Amino acid sequence: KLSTLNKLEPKDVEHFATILPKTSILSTLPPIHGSADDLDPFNSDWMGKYVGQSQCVLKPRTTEEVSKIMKWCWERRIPVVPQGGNTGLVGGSVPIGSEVILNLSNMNKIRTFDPISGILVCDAGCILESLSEFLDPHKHIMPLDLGAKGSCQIGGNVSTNAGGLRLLRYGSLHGTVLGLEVVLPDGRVMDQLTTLRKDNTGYDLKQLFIGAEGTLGVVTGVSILTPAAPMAQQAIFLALPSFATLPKVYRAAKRHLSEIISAFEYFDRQSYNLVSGHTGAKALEDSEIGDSQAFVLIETSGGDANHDQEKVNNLLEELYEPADGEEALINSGALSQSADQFASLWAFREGIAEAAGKSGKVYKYDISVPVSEFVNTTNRVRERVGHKVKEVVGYGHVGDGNLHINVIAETYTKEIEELLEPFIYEVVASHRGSISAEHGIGKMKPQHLHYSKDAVSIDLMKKIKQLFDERGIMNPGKVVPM
Ligand code: FAD
Ligand code: 2HG
Ligand code: ZN
Repeated sequence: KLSTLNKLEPKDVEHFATILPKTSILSTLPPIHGSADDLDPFNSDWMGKYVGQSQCVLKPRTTEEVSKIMKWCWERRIPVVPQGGNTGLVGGSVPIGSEVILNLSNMNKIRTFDPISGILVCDAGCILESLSEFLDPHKHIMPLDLGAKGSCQIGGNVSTNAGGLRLLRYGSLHGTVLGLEVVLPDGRVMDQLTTLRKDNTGYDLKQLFIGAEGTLGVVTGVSILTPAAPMAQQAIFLALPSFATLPKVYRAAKRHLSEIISAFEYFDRQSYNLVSGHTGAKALEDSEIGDSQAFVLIETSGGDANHDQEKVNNLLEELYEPADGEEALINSGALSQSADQFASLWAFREGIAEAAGKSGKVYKYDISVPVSEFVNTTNRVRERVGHKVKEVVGYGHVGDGNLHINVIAETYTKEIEELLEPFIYEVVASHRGSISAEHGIGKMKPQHLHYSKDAVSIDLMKKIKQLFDERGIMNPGKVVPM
């Protein structure tokens, strides 16, 4: 398929220079003559696992500029990779060859915010954390949060249908995104940037772009429903003797905390040691942790601190002394007593991916399996590759049934990859799980898609891709199997 596409030539870069100021173009081709080193950060992904050879990065500032670029690339059959913050974990945001990189970072304006409805409309290149900062004085929050918040962009979040740490409470972007503006592969602008909660006027086309990973068009504008900021929040960190008690802790937390529970995160002992070794931080004193094998971070978000505190106390009481007279479900626990403590408990959980990256080259598996299988699945991977790698850690979003397994190796090798794949995907399929709970398919998994999608679904996906992009210029080689 790639062979039907054209390679970039100086005349293309010359044309781009009529659309954008030269300061918005990085290229090794004339008339720009930049150095390849300048393009390196755009060609390599966050993990250093996928590296492309693009000779040109374009940073448009407006939807019109994106449209003109796409029109030209469509006519010339030049492949394009849309790129947000480049924090994706499946190789979707970097070229497989020498595609043009269309980087959205210069499209970073808030368009409108309505404090009554809480609906925010903004450019796709706005960084997630900047949006949270914008909303702060209005006493609203973004409905999603993730460890990459300081770099990832809302357009990238939409395009990967990012899940993250608040999904348990606010649901997925398929519910909170109300409208999108998208530049199609041929340069036409699809304006569905509505701010309506209800709109049953035929097929909901925007949903196709949520999670399309840049294979159907370039998201340039996003309309999103933002919740009111909670008046009171608390983080509760728990050390469990083993994973076996976790399902009971989760059920008790849902019962006692009911409407105020907003996150329930799990990580294993290996993850705890990794972060602690990397940052020096301790979520609890060593003596309190003992030989605990599983850890939980629960967040509450409510409207009344006293009322919420009472619920948390009742929960802790039951966890230490279960009503049925069983042994305690937890070894120890800590409650955040200040905004700083709240932030540092979260930083501990959010720091796992970074600590893994600092420790070696990481194979990442992001799967949906029943919560009861989290530890078995992680252990099966340990048994399979443990002797070949530095560490295998398991953690994830319990409320979403989403387990992350990070296999940390000295270096990426074919041997390790072949031990892991399709092994892990076969385990996932045996549970009718998902081979990608929240990170997407990207370049990493198109050939494994069949473990989670039947042949009819894959056939329809190919037809949808063909309908939007019959020339195959949008992020080729990603998501849809060839
Ligand atoms: P990029 O990485 O630049 O792109 C991702 C994909 O979207 C690519 O296929 C790209 O082509 C496409 N794309 C980007 N922008 C656009 C656009 N405007 N239009 C069309 N296509 C576009 N993910 C989760 O789901 N939950 C988490 O908790 C989570 N935590 C993370 C923590 C860390 C430390 C890191 C590094 C990553 C994490 N991720 C998580 C993965 C990643 O951050 C998210 O997938 C994020 O949403 C990607 O946004 P981005 O702007 O960096 O997109
Ligand atoms: C998280 O939940 C992210 O921390 C990253 O989704 C997971 O790096 C990973 O595997
Ligand atoms: Zn995650």
